[in-house]
Amino acid sequence: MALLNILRYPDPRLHTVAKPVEAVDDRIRQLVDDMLQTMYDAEGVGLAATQVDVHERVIVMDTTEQRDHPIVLVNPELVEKSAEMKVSEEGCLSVPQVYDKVERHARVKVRAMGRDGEWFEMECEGLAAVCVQHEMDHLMGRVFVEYLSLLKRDRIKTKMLKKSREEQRA
Ligand code: GNR
Ligand code: NI
Repeated sequence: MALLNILRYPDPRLHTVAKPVEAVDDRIRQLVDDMLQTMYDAEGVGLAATQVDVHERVIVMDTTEQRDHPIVLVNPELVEKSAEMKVSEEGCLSVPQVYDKVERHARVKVRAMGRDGEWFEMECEGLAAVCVQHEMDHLMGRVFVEYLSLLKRDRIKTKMLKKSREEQRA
């Protein structure tokens, strides 16, 4: 297992559209294991392969308090979305220390392959529903700040660039 580097907004690579995984083989299982380790280390509830500069449709998540229920989604598709929408506060490991409100479907049903390559379906609500939609956006090259106003996004970009310059100097 290995800790992977998480790309930071506004890195243009975060806007790459991920390709479907052709087969859940040893390479994908290694990626999944490294992503899980990276997500737990960063204390995130989810991580998309896009964030670690791998542009294939792979997501890991764990929305449990105990951090003991890893979920792997390979080639995920939303098969149902509730008409009901819900606004909640989101954050992102690629946009550290920025939190803002985003409107998403309140409930979704996702179909994906697990680490074993078997297809399964999962109904999500609450944080899990938010997380699945947030991660599937990453696979499409979309970061949650793109739902915010241009003004907010520009401020976030400036703040992130300033922060990475400061980190480089340190
Ligand atoms: O750790 C994370 N927390 C979070 C909180 C509210 C809504 C979405 C998220 S996902 C985020 C991890 C991450 O950046 N995944 O892409
Ligand atoms: Ni994110």
